[in-house]
Amino acid sequence: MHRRRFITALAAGSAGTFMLARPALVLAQAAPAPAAPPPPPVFTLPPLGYGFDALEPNIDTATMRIHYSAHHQAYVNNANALVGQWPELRTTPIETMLADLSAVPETVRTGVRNNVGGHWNHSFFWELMTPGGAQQPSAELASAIQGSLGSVADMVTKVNAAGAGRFGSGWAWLVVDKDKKLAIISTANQDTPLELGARPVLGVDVWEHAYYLKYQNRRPEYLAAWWKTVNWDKANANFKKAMG
Ligand code: MN3
Repeated sequence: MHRRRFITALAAGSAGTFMLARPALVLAQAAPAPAAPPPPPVFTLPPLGYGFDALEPNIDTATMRIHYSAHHQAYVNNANALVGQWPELRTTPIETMLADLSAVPETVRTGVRNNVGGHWNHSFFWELMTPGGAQQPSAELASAIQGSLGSVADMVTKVNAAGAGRFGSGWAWLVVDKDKKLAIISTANQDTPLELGARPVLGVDVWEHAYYLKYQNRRPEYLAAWWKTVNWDKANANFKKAMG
């Protein structure tokens, strides 16, 4: 009884109040603007260009899938999350900011170093591997290697030593240094050669996530297998660009 009386009273109240007030309210309001689409993300995962299984047996399918879809994606997501704190991430060319991290505000510098660096390093790395492609350096690159590092085989041995000798996580690189000379270096974590004024020709990821599922603690074995995936066409192009 009480409930029914209450509902009746509510209905009458609604009719009395809302039926009159509402049309005026609706007319007074502009049609709601459609929600602006969110701006596109600043950083996106680049296409891999080959299947996760394409580098078998040297780099296994599960490692490729997780490395690309989880690890690299996380660097991309974390880098995008920094844009709110430092909007210049939208407009500063990625290589410019990585080459001079001192110009990045201190509040986001470590985040940029690790995540924008990780994004750049991995984008470089995926392109440097291929199931096919030229199997040797170009004559120009081979000649430059022989000029400063010994034979091509010596260069491979030295890159492997730099990778095996990197304590913890990081990368081993063949670079064109700031004096336009070929050199072999290693960087920690997701630090890039750009910070040293160098341009990479070749680079290999020696984080455990790059090899542990297949090779466990055997980093040198991973490094030896990795060379069988190298896209020398890309390395040759990297060298040409770095010297140009
Ligand atoms: Mn990695």
